[in-house]
Amino acid sequence: MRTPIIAGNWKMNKTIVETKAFLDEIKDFAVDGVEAVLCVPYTDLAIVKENIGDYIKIGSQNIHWAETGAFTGEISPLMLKELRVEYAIIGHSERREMFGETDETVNKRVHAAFKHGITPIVCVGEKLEEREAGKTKEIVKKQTIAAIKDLASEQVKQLVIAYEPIWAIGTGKSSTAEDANEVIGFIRQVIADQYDQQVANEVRVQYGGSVKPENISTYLNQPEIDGALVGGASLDPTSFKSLVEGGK
Ligand code: G2H
Repeated sequence: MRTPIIAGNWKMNKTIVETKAFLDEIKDFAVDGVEAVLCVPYTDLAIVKENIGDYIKIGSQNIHWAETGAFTGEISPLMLKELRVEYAIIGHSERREMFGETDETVNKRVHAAFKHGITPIVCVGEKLEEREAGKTKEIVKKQTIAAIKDLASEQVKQLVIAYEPIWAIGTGKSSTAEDANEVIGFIRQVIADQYDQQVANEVRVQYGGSVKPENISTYLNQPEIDGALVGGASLDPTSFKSLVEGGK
């Protein structure tokens, strides 16, 4: 059985002071049988490490493939490890669309994360025009195959994939749970074709895109959906706690 995983993606939100206030509200919070992750800005990682218990895992929103070097503005896996980071979002559509992330750089980051014991949360998803042109499966297949290129089966089993249709991100429009379930089942089939069914059965695949406390259970009730990657609704502590409870 796959353990549900609810991850908050704070994107470029919250100063250290705001983060401390959030953490004060979630002290001692834990839900049995659900894994919870907070993917916060780099500047908040240290304060989260100092002020969070063992239950909630810490995530970054990116990771570079090199350990050190002339990569202005990037973050090294070694730096993240010191901050007790266990997850890294890789290939979010905002990075693909605005910061030149490609399928090739996603794959390099995925390999670097595994090398350093950090679990990748790889984002895949189609644009509105691609969906309207009937290309959803073609796009997510290409992105998935590229992201997992040259990984060992044992690594693929640990992977988390977030299916985030780009037209549903921060727009208030969400994919129907049935549609998301179908695409996520397809992603699992792609992995089964590349590796085998047993490997595919272990990969956790989240849905992301305008998930809220009010709609999370409709997604989590679907057989293929193992959790959610949540932006806007993860910024408020009460809402974050409801989202994690919705993972049950
Ligand atoms: C999609 C999601 C989190 P939101 O980007 O990755 O954000 O929940 O605000 O649509």
